Amino acid sequence: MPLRIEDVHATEILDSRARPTLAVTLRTADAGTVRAAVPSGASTGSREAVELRDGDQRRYGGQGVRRAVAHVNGEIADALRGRTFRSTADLDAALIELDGTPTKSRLGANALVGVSIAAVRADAAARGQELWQRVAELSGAVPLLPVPHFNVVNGGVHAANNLDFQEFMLAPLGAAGLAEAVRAGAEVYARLKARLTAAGHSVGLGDEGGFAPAIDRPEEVLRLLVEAITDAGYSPGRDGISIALDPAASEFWSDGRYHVAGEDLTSDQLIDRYTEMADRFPVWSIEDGLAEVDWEGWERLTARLGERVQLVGDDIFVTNPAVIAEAVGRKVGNSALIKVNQVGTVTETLEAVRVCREAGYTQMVSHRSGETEDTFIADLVIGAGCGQLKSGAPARGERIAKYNRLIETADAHQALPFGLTPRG
Ligand code: 2PG
Ligand code: MG
Repeated sequence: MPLRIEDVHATEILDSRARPTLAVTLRTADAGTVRAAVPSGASTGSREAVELRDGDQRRYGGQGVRRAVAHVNGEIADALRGRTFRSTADLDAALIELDGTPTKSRLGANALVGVSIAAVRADAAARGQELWQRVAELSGAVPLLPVPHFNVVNGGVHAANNLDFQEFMLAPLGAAGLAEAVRAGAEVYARLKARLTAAGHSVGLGDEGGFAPAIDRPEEVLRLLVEAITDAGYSPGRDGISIALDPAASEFWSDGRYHVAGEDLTSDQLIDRYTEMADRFPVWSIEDGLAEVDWEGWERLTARLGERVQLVGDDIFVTNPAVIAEAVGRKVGNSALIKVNQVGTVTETLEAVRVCREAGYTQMVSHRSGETEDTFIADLVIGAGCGQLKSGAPARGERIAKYNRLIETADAHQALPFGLTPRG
């Protein structure tokens, strides 16, 4: 079924951090008007597709997106209006060609990704399908409800505390189903709040809805998480609730050293530290354990821990199919984080997923620290069959919207399998 575009329009709206982002509405002949809103990161990889910001200090401290909005309402609308595309892939190809740069820096990846997401939504609506069903067809994957990864303690550039590691996530790998997994996350979140309060810590929240206590040692947070898991009546580990980390190490790497909790560590010392953490705590996954520039360190990290820990590339892979292919060749990591706005179109995102699938790399779909109420990633993760979603804490509307979309889909489609793989 072709995509007959009638009009496209963008508006500058706010994200969850009160920074401007884009909402895009797309009108097609067969689906009426659909909408998409664009997420935005804070700890970004240097090779990400370019998010266009105005830089005009008189508005939003230079963070405005009026130029990206103008590109949608001008050049992009002119190029799409009245045109018929055979597929959303063709539409994405037209956007890429129109931009004409390798990093989407001319029109802005934030402009392109809003249009791209809206197009898939229109395509699904025109066919009378759920969004995830259309994504499944586009990706050739078996649809799967993912294991949610709840970021319950925030540090790094997502919080004002002195914790260098950015994310500490609960991964209910042992849950019987999606709703039970969400319940586990919410129950442990509540117990963690009680523990933090009892210990005299602040329970203020970071950007992704996790607590942001004044703790600097990652091991101290891991200990608290294990206690909270136990308090809530779950077993720490693969049969119950495991822990996933996103240290976001590019952010605390400088001058060839990793600066963690007052120590200056070499790559190998930090790898030793991760090994100890994996020995002492139920850490099943580590994302961006080393910096995006430290490929040699990543090779050693993968050789050391790759058999027992999921090693996810985020800043280092930037959802870029070519970079992931290079990583596969060099045995760097064994998993990729998947963020649509890192690469700029849905088609390229699904290509990144395909490269992972063929190489045996797992995939975790991800929100950004700056989010909106748009729930596209929930449908993306189901349809692309990735098996893992991180969308922050089980708190704050923009995070919860994605988890609720999963819950409602699970309820409406009881035959959908749940887990890291279709076999659970
Ligand atoms: C990450 C993301 C999302 P940001 O590092 O994985 O949690 O953060 O959106 O700030 O890049
Ligand atoms: Mg990350």
